[in-house]
Amino acid sequence: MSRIVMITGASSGFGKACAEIFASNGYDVILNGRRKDRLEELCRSLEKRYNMAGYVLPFDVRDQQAVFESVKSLPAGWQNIDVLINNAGLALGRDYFEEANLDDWNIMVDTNVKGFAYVAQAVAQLMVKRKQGHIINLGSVAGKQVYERGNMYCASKYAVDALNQAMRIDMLRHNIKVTGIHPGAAVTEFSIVRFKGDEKTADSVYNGINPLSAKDVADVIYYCTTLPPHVCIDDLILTCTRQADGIYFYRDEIK
Ligand code: NDP
Ligand code: 8X3
Repeated sequence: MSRIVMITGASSGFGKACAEIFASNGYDVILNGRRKDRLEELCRSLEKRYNMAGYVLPFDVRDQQAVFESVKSLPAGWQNIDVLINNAGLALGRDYFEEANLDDWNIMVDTNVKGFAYVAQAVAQLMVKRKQGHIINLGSVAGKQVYERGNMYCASKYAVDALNQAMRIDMLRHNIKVTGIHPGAAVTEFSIVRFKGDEKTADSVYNGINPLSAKDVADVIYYCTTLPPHVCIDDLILTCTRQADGIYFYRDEIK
């Protein structure tokens, strides 16, 4: 029987790249995000290219009821989730604390912290029944070190780091692996979303460096799932070679 991975935020970026690598390695994939059309297209494309099955499960992770009902609605076979990639998330704005938009703050906390925890709990309940599983939580270097004008986004990723550690402890007795992945700057739709469609500012994040790609991050995530049952990577930071942490970059001069 094929192994099953559920990926939140599979319509773009890291999630989509994870769908690709897990499907190419024979996993059946449950694809979540809000943009159902993208998930359906991805599902069709994966099934066509790889010998696996896909299941589209669109919902907004902020909607507590939708999260639990959607996970519960999975057909019996699909409930045997082996790996959860708890990835859906976003940054909105890059403003000084006193000037930041409160709607942006609310959306980030509702998505990156509360929605993230709802999904993890709903899926953990299935894994606990089977006494096996692997939860992979997407944090960030922003959850390891606070940077200027990062305030609530950083706080939300610090919460992910804390919840990752908390889950690792509470899941011990259920034989469930928990891994935190903390990438640095990576080219996805992340900066376009953060800067609300301002492509010039979004592009400037990656000026003069050779940033991570979504595939770089997905490859590392996949690697974490290939280790023997008794081995668990608890926490992993990855950056491009030109980035040392959340703040320090070495950039080529832009002429
Ligand atoms: P993308 O914007 O490319 O992808 C984000 C994904 O999250 C999309 O598929 C989006 O789908 C989904 N999503 C957002 N909000 C919701 C929601 N309310 N409900 C369900 N799905 C949602 O960004 P990345 O791939 O870069 O980001 C993935 C994760 O990685 C995020 O948690 C981000 O914070 C983190 N990260 C990103 C870094 C980067 O530099 N790119 C570095 C470190 C961490 P849809 O819009 O269809 O709902
Ligand atoms: C995304 C990486 O450095 O923009 O979490 O915060 S950063």
